[in-house]
Amino acid sequence: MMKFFSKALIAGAISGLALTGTHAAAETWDMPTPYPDKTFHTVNISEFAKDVEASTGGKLKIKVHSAGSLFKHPEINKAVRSGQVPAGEFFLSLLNNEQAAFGADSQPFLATNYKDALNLWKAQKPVVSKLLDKQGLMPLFSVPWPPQGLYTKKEIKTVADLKGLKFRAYNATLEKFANLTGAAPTQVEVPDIPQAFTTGRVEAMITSPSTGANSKAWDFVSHYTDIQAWVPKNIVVVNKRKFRKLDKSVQEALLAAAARAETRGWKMSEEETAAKVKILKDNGMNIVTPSAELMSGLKKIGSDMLVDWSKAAGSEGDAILSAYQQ
Ligand code: PCA
Repeated sequence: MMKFFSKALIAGAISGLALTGTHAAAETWDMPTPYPDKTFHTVNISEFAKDVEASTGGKLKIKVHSAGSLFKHPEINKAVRSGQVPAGEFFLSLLNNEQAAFGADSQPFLATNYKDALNLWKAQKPVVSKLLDKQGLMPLFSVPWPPQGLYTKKEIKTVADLKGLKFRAYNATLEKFANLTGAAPTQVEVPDIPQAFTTGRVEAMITSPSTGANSKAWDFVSHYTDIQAWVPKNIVVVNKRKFRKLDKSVQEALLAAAARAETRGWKMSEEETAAKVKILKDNGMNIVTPSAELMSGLKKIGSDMLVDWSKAAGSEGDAILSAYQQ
């Protein structure tokens, strides 16, 4: 009897080891992302996936599911939290509704260029990491979009010109901003932008030159006003339990590839800005420098929103703003 048990135990232990061995030898992670393949964020993530495969000697492969094909954008955070997928990308400030601290980078006119955006990320990262930790998540890297500009069918000289426009929004903060200008916002994900314009569901938007050019904005609007309103970020996160299950060497390689992806992504984003404004221009759009009156009207709305945001973000908001303002 004793003999039988020990044999069975040993056999079990061996097959267990063999299974773990096979598992660790080649694991494939499904990774949902919200934006289409051509988007520089997605290009960067594909590079990251290749880098991870190469630097782990094939022990970890990441299969990217772009454009909301595996999970719709608003579901991605929850899918990684629950462990349905080990990793995913989403627009960081979508989580503003859960904790306002997540939304710092989408506050109008708080950080409007890459230098300020990087300082804001440095100020925001410890807070964001702590909040994600509570969700069982860990940030891998975060990359900004180019500064956000205004797309319309006519010239916009003052805030009053936005009144009543059906406005495409991508998060609650932009929805609030649009409402405060007198426009009428509707949420539309990037892959659905062209259809939303052609069917008349929306007639104006604020987004980057990247998203404008990739959506062929010249097919449905004529003016790009370079208001440089904020520099929002995407974030790539990993489920902590799944991360801990990886071999130490694989964990280290993954983090190193993530650090390279962050550096590469910020550079790609900066290069993208002028390149995509040029594409808008080459396709016949009017590239407009905003009037002082428009800017002061928009900035007034931004500073009112920042007061509300600080209240909502409480001590975490204070921590971010004081670190940022140093
Ligand atoms: N593009 C994304 C987010 C910000 C941006 O520039 C979008 O329009 O939804």
